[in-house]
Amino acid sequence: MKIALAGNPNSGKTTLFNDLTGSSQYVGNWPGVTVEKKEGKLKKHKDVIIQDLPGIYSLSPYSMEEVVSRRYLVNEKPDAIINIIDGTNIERNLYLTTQLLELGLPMVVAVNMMDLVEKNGDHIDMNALEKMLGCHVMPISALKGKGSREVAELAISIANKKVLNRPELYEGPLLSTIKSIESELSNVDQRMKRWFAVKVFERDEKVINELNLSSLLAKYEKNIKKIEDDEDDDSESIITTTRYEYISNIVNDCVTRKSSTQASLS
Ligand code: BGO
Repeated sequence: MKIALAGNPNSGKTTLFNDLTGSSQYVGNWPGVTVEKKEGKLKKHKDVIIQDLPGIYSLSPYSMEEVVSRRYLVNEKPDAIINIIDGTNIERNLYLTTQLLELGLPMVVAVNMMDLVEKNGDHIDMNALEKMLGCHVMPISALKGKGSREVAELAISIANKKVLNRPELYEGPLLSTIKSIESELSNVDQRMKRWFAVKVFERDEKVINELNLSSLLAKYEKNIKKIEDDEDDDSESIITTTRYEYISNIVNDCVTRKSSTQASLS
């Protein structure tokens, strides 16, 4: 079984990876690029490989780290993903999460740095977060070794299972265009149709060339252009803005900051 570990730089990914795999690590390079590739066996589970992905902020095509990560996720289809996020910097970290969710693979979000979140007097409603993300969520403190084991066990238990109901981020003409593109995608993993459809909408050249989707893009070019004109923005930025709007709702509903409580009381 393969479990991929994905997260932003500085989210604590290395700390968690070391905690989960101990000394059983293999370090090399991703094929054809000088990006470090690390994998290791989960302690006490010889048959479970933890595949560390490079620290990334997004699954866009603009850096080798991002391209390596998305190629691995799309082509190798790990049995589950552990997405580690920094609980003290949830807005920024959830941007990657919204993209990973669209891959449709079983996923658990490990909310790390909980010792710092608590020290700051902040609170994250894990149940609400789980509902809004439509995936499993677990608080951890990788540095203290708290919750690491449980996250790995949870990832094993959801591996290859049907995913929870994922949230709908899009609406209106944007949603209907994405859904139409989805319905015309053949030869892609059923679970990943949303991810591919969004990439076509974004005119992601790498994905379009690799999957020979240029005629599909051409067919929807008029719809995409119309949405861009209406929103007065390019298609990629429209998707980014939609993600951040959704993240802002999540933060409003799930995160209580001591400092903001004080501010609102004063
Ligand atoms: C330094 N809690 C706390 N408090 N810190 C954590 C936790 C946690 O749960 N998890 C990780 N960290 P990486 P990426 C450091 O290195 O695993 C800390 O990039 C320092 N170093 O210890 O490297 C972790 O792999 C000097 O902190 O992240 C590390 O994702 C002073 O978060 C940092 C202070 O973790 C990043 C911290 C010389």
